Amino acid sequence: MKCGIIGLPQAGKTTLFQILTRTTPQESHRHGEAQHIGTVMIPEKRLDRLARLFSSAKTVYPSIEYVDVAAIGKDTLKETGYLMNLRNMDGLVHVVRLFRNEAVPYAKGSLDPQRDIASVELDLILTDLGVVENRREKLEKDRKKIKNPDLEKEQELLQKVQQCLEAEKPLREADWTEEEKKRLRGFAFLSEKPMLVVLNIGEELEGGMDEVLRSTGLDQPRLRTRATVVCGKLEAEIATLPDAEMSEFLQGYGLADSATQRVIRATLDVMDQILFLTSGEKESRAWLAPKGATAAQAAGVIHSDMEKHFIRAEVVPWEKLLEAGDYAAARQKGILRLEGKEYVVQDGDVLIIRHTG
Ligand SMILES: Nc1nc2c(ncn2[C@@H]2O[C@H](COP(=O)(O)OP(=O)(O)OP(=O)(O)O)[C@@H](O)[C@H]2O)c(=O)[nH]1
Ligand SMILES: [Mg+2]
Repeated sequence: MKCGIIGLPQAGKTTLFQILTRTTPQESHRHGEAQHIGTVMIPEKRLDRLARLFSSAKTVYPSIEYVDVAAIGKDTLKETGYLMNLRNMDGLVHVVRLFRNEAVPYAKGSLDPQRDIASVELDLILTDLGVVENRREKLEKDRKKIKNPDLEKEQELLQKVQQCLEAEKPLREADWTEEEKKRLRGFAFLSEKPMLVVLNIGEELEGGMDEVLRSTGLDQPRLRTRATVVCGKLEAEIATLPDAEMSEFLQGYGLADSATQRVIRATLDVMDQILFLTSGEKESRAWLAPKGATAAQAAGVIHSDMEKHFIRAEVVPWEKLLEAGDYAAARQKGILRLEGKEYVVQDGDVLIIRHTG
């Protein structure tokens, strides 16, 4: 899973990248690349508990890739390389500046998060609109030459897409049928990607996070959009501390969890991902799967052969397994259930996949 960190110049994108990857500015700039790519392990306390229960030889955490791309702007969005890069992302993380500091120039001259959010959204929308217009022009010519129901369907869809964009609504906030979604995927529209808005409030947290979200209008639920708050500079300073020192520091500031935990949780949520677990003596491991994935599809996440030769799954919620003490006890108590391939896997399920071959 790949997420692009976008935002206006000097919003705190690289700062967020440093927080997530727990690197210093020197480290993340070391390679002098135009973009920084960082793999962030998803901390999983449930997995740690299971690994301890089974004395697993190995614990494997899933990860998310965050990419710190260059600041967004009219010019950057015209560069093919930059665009291609963004199109390849599964989701976008939009860093918005809420911190005051006259020494750091404001991209648009003043502090106005709502204007900044709207401006980046509009850039994404206009980029998508350009794609639609080009495609529709070409499609018109093709439709004159050949009659093909496929072309008609595409024409219909693109008309809908254009209407949505012209109303300045990002595509992610519209309702699409499964078939439409499939067709849309081919275009890799930017405004269709799930969006996590990260409000960078600087050192001071006045009125709590809910107040910050309210002040930017992000407290209202929006389709495939989430928002969270980070104290960019502060949390970047403590990002390289050992865990224990970091939690002590956070507590001192009245923060319940680290920016990394908040951002990762929100990323998984907006990307509609759940975690399921496999655990034993050899290895305890957490896996990412799309919400609504069936047991057979979850098996496919582990190995494609397992999905092909799937027979059934034994399923137990992680805390029930912990309570029972081991699989045999869980089986005896009847809490380790047998499920078929259509079973919808729940977040925190521990699975044993039975398969042939
Ligand atoms: N006071 C304060 N300064 C911050 C905060 N977050 C970032 N900064 C500072 O703002 C400047 C820009 O931060 P970056 O993280 O480099 O911003 P960016 O979005 O990556 O900037 P570009 O890549 O140049 O577009 C740096 O000098 C940071 O130290 C914050 O929360 N509070
Ligand atoms: Mg930067």
